[in-house]
Amino acid sequence: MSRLISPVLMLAVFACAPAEAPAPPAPETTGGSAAGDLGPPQGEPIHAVLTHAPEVPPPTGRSAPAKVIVELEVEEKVMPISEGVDYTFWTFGGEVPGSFIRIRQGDTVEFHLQNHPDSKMPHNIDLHAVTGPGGGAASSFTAPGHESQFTFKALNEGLYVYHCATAPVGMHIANGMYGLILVEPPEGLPPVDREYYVMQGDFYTVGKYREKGLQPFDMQKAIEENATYVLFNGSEGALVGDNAITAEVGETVRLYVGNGGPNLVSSFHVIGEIFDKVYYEGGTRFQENVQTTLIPAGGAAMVEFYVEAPGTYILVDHSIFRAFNKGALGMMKVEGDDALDIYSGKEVDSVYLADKVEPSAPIGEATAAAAKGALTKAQQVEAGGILFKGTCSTCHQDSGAGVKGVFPPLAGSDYLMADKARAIGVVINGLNGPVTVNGEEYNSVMPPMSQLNDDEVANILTYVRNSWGNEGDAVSAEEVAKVRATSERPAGAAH
Ligand code: HEC
Ligand SMILES: [Cu+2]
Repeated sequence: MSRLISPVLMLAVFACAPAEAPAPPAPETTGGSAAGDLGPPQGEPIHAVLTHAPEVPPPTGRSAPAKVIVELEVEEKVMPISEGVDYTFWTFGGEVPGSFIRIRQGDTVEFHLQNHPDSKMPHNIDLHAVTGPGGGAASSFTAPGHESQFTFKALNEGLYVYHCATAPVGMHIANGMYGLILVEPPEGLPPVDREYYVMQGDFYTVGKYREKGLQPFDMQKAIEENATYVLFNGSEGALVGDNAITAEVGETVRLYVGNGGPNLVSSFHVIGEIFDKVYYEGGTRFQENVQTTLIPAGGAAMVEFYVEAPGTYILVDHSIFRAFNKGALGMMKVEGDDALDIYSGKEVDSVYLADKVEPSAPIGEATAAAAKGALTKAQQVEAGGILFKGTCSTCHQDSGAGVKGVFPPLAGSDYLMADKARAIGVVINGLNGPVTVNGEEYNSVMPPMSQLNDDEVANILTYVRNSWGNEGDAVSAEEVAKVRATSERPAGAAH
């Protein structure tokens, strides 16, 4: 019940509106680009406040159109895309997604696009908020070390994507060249307690998911729309652990969610929340009580919800392999008093989220050490333990004891310890049919863990062979590679 009352109370307290005042009815039509506050700019020119995700600039707070100056610099830079994995991003403003721009309908925007002298490529910008051929692209083509300027009037309110449109366009977008521009309606958006900026994008690397090192862009995978990563805010860790967005019980949260693509449509969902409102496609109308909203490539939506219960809420693309196997997972941490009438239960299940919950330093350390040829068994055990939790423990259990008659034990397993190469083969190729472990017969199916790379398999098996009383030597990535090259892959398993 409090859920229904408190927004009204908040209005009463903060906006001094009488508690019984009904919300103003939505207009039949806003008039699109033909209506609104479209007079000449007033007052001194204003420099737009730009923010990096997940921050959003404050409301413009203006009641008249102004001349707004936006300065945005393109920078090509190497940044982490995942733990131990680097990528050469092309950015608007130094980060992916590009800086958030916030203006008001009717504003005249003087846009300055700079291309950093260290850039190797020319770039430009196409803002979907612009009315005019190319959305600014033709007027903003900018060579490294140069600046372009063009001016546009923001005729339509809404939440719009901007992106680079320099050939090959797909490649510029795939490298992270997109962001959001919000054109507020003349009266502003209804006030909320928290606003955040989240933008999805798909990425294509030569190496497979989480294969370490600097990974180049893979044009063929991009053409085939075979994404290696699907990410919120440009990297796997951008919205997890200490980087999670936050809120407090009793607050209303608005997310500005964009999708840069280049290829994939997002089925945006927050696990544990229902969107009270979705301004679908970034437009003026809202739908209410929505579970999952579709965000097209090159499109956006505003979603709003009131938070009732504390805990961790998970942002995902509900095309769910993207969330658990390509990185499309973020978090919102809500603090406040328990609301046991609304939800009584345990916190997020750490087994099911596993290594997604916190960026795991030991995995990165093991990778760095391996690259230098200085990987120790202790580092492998530590990294392998984290990976085991996320990959194997659902079946074999955290304790390695398995489940009697269903999942064989790894703790004290004679089958595991007798033959190292065979154990590697079980992990990468799976196992089915009768197998005897410690005198007990199992006849079930273990699917191939083909999502794991050689380093990961080596670390997991080093952990397994040295835990719960097991004692064995380390397993190296080379040994895994050898088994992979010489064993027959089951049908359907990746290489
Ligand atoms: C979906 C459940 C499941 C997952 C996940 C799983 N296994 Fe298994 N595993 C099984 C089953 C079932 C068997 C027995 C297959 C059979 O009966 O032929 C098995 C057998 C094994 C064996 C040989 C038998 C033994 O107990 O020594 C090893 C070794 C093993 N798994 C290791 C792993 C490792 C390491 C991982 C994580 C990378 C893993 N498994 C993930 C279900 C699973
Ligand atoms: Cu570009």
